[in-house]
Amino acid sequence: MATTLITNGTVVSATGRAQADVLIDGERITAVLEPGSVLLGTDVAASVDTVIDAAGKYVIPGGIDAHTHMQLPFGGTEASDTFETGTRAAAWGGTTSIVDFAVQTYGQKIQDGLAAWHEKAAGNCAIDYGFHQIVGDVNDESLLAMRGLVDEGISSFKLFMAYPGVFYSDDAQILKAMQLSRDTGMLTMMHAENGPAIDVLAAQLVEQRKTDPFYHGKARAWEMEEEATHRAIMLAKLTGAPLYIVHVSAKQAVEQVAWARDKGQNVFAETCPQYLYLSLEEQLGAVSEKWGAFEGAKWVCSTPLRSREEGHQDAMWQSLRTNDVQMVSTDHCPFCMKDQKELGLGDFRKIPNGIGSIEHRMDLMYQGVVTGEITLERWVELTSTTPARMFGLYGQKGVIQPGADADIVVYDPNGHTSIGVDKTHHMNMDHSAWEGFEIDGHVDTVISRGKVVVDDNQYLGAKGDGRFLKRGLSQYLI
Ligand code: DUC
Ligand code: ZN
Ligand code: ZN
Ligand code: ZN
Repeated sequence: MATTLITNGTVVSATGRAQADVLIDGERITAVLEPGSVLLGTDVAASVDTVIDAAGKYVIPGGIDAHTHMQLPFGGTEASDTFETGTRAAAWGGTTSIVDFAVQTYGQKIQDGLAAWHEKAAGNCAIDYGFHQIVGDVNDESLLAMRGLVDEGISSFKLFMAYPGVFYSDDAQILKAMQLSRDTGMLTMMHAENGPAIDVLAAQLVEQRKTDPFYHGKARAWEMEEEATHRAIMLAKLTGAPLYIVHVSAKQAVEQVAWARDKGQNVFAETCPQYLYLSLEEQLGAVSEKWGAFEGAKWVCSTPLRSREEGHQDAMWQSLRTNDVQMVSTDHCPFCMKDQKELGLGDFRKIPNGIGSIEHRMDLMYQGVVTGEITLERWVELTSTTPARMFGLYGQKGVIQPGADADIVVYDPNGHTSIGVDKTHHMNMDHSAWEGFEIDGHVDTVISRGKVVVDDNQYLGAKGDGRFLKRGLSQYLI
């Protein structure tokens, strides 16, 4: 098998940084060495096939995006990135593993939903991939089937307190699923928004002819997120289930998570780049020649963008420093404007919810290092190490150490990345939610299980490079 040496770089982990060389043999890391210790002329040096000079650059474990929705049927259409295009875009951006959501729809058997997801992904991915299971129909049969998921490498499931008639679970269903979570050690992931109340508010806005995309965020008020987050926390407390709140955007929801954690409850949360950088005010102000106020549809996602005046974005950055929020995923759920988002012209309720960010998460979060919001080590922790620990991949993924998969990114802090559809853009979308963002940093080289898949602004990987990841239980169980 080919050997690769990454030399002269600064290896960054969740706990520190050091000048070190990294030796890769085949798919694995075999050694982390003193700089220059694989001296030219030695036996080892003679057998190194590829040398990557990382002088002045950071050498970090490949990103793990634990929240993606490739090819998700949703809102009368389907998320526009396939497993092929979405994982390739991920690789471009320094993400070397994803955990996508397999879906059980209402009335469907869990096994059938999962099998369909395997079929979509198998042989198509550029990088390694695992699955969580969305349980859209909690009933006796589903609960029985869920008990078999851990053996299949699926150690987490997601429930929705939102979207009545689509994925929604009521409190009785949530309680039963959480009891199973406690019994099996599967992590309960929760979309925490009060869907039935939101649907009433949304209908009332439309009756008042408030139909523009901006009203999506008005209907999905932060009170709806705070209330559902609290309810999920109390149900988890009662049952003893480990709980992970997905895509937290409201500062009041973070306060609920912090309150529960301070009392010792095993509650975790993720946020997404859109809740750190984008705001409801900017969505309101987004008016284009082509789309008018419907331009704002590009940023319709759930939970929604929040008001900057109300301080949500600052609170989210702070939560990353205090560890009240432990990791950053994208909730990558891309839709084009043409034929997809435009389904909601005249009625914001019909805009398919979702933003595409998988390609930009590592860069956007590195920008937080540049602006002093987080440390370099925290960047690695939020984007790779904690996702690996949270979702049963640690050791194989999320760390640069002997024995780990050689998933490595060489990141250039002196490089530059301009984001936009005509610039850096490999996602299957006709627009970018991040158009015009300028990043002081650049993903130079991406190695996925020992294979260089991105180098020098070239894609060198292939469809089918990625394998299914059988995940273990979360390391955060108590
Ligand atoms: N939120 C989104 O924005 N898209 C998909 C599902 C979700 O919960
Ligand atoms: Zn969700
Ligand atoms: Zn999601
Ligand atoms: Zn560069």
